[in-house]
Amino acid sequence: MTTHLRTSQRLLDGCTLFIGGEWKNGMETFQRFDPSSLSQCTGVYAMSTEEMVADAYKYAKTAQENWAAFTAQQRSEVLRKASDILEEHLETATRQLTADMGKAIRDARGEVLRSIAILRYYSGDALQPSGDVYPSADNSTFLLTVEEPLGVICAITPWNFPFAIPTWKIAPALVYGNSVVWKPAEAASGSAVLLAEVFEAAGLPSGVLNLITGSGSRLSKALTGNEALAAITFTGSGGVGNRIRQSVADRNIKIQLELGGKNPAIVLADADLEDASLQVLRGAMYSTGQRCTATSRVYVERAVSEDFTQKIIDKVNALIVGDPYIETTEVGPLGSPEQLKSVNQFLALAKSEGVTILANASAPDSDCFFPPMVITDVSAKSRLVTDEIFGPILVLQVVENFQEAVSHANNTEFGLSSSLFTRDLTTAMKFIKLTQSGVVHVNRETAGVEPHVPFGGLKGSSSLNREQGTAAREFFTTTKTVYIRST
Ligand code: UN1
Repeated sequence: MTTHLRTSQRLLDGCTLFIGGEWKNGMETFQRFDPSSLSQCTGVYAMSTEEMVADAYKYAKTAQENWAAFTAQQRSEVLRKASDILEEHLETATRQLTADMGKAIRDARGEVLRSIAILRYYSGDALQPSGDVYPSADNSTFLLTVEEPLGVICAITPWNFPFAIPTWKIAPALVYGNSVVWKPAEAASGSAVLLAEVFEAAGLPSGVLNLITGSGSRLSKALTGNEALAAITFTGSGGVGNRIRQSVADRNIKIQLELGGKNPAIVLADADLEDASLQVLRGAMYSTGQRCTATSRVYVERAVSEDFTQKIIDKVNALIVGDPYIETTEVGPLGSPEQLKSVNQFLALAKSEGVTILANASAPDSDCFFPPMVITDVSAKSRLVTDEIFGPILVLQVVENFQEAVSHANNTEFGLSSSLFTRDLTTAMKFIKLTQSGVVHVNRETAGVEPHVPFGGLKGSSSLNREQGTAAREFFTTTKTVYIRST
């Protein structure tokens, strides 16, 4: 049986608010354009008001009490159905994702498949043991913990993973009995409408998931100040993350913030250079460098620096950059004109600092396209080395040895992901201890995360708690400790 989704019609009508189980228009609208072809309007969206956000919280609060009373099996079943419906619409979802933010179609498809896997993981996890049983000092007392939902969760999600990140926040929030008010980035709103429709079609009761399209800065007070709010999960920039932290600082609210990265890769003299250059290329350039886990600095040991540099130059120059709807395209455009402007500012800075451009892929000189590049001769103090660029610019630096590489790698306010390329196990073990990042890779690119394990950063890259895997259950539930004594 095919499930009918009305996403394309909603995006023509601007009927993109999903509040209390009903699709609604707004008084105002905004439009989005395809970053690979800016003359193409990809959707008209309702611009939510603060009152609409308040409405969403009201419905979410009432619906949550009802939803928490469902059995875990029933909640699990809704997620399983959602995964099947999303699979049925895999190609539509993939094209919507690419239309929203330009991700090359094969990566976009991979991302939707990842969302399906995430839904299935949490559908299964709903039936895993919940709470623990402990020995009591009193033999007639049965001592245990039970997990309970938190209440209404606010999920604020970015544009660079329009399906995967919302799914890994919303699916666990829902399956452990919470309701959700979801505000996606404007540039990911089309995918958000489709995903909300998938949950609706899967039988999620009205008001359990509410979708708010619109401007984050206009709605921030309404989103973070509502008294029904129990927890916020956010992925995005450090600046916005810190404002969220401050806005709820005097309230007893759980927060989970996934912020930026400036992820280093270290290539040692004993590494498999062919493989290392391929991994670094993928980590730095795929998804047009727009992943907070992207590789943005590579430190290469002097003994192999010429070889490695030549390999990465050849690979970057051979990248297929262009129309993201073509299957063989490896790198699509940047996500939006604003994103292009921001990355162009880094390029202007590179030019003004007189850095050396080692490699420069050919890319269309139009719309939001930007040529992936490798630069070197950059001062360690340059913003090109310290700031998150969020685009396909890789900074390469030659180092004398492992110690020097690690000290450069750790010299950053961020701490999300890091990679080491070596064949030496002892050095790899040392790196795992020394590197200051929440995700550590050995002989793998810095980007890419699996759905069933905890994910998050150290230092300025996160609120230090984790998402996904067992960490998701921990975040989206609270614990009651129960002493039962028989008399
Ligand atoms: C990945 O590397 O596949 O916004 C996921 C981001 C990260 C997720 C990265 N929070 O890029």
